Amino acid sequence: MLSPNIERALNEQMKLEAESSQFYLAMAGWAENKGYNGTADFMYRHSDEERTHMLKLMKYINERGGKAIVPALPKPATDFKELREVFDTLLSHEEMVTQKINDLVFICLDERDYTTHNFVQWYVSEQIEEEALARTIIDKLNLIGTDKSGMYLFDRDIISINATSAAAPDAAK
Ligand code: OFO
Repeated sequence: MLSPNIERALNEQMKLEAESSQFYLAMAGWAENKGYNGTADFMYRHSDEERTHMLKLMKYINERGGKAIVPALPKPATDFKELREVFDTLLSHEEMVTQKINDLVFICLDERDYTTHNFVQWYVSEQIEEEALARTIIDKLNLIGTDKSGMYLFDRDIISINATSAAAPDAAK
């Protein structure tokens, strides 16, 4: 059985994952409208992944005798100046999510809920991968600068970038 405090914290995290999914869906729409089809594809996949993160929490809360609450979501940003701004926004969002996961770990230990602590470890590892992925992409954009043909190649190649390649940076370049 979950304590009310843990149940509330897990529901907050569930909302955050749903927000992340919406956030990346909006980025996918922006990229598609600008003709960055590779980036759009990447963002659509990323949005789907975030939804699975949300579902994983929803099922866990309900399985442990809590009540998962499907949340209302704020409208995400839909306009960006350039690709670089999209990925900078993505990285700072993921850094904030990592902080929230760390807070969740703290609450689990504080309440001695080792089962939930164990469950949350999956999210701890996932955040390492997601931040590494965002940084790998931003490094590439830094190398390209404002070069248009470089941007074309970036958009073509991002389809093959995934969290595994980010974990082995040399393989991703
Ligand atoms: Fe769910 O990993 Fe990003 O936010």
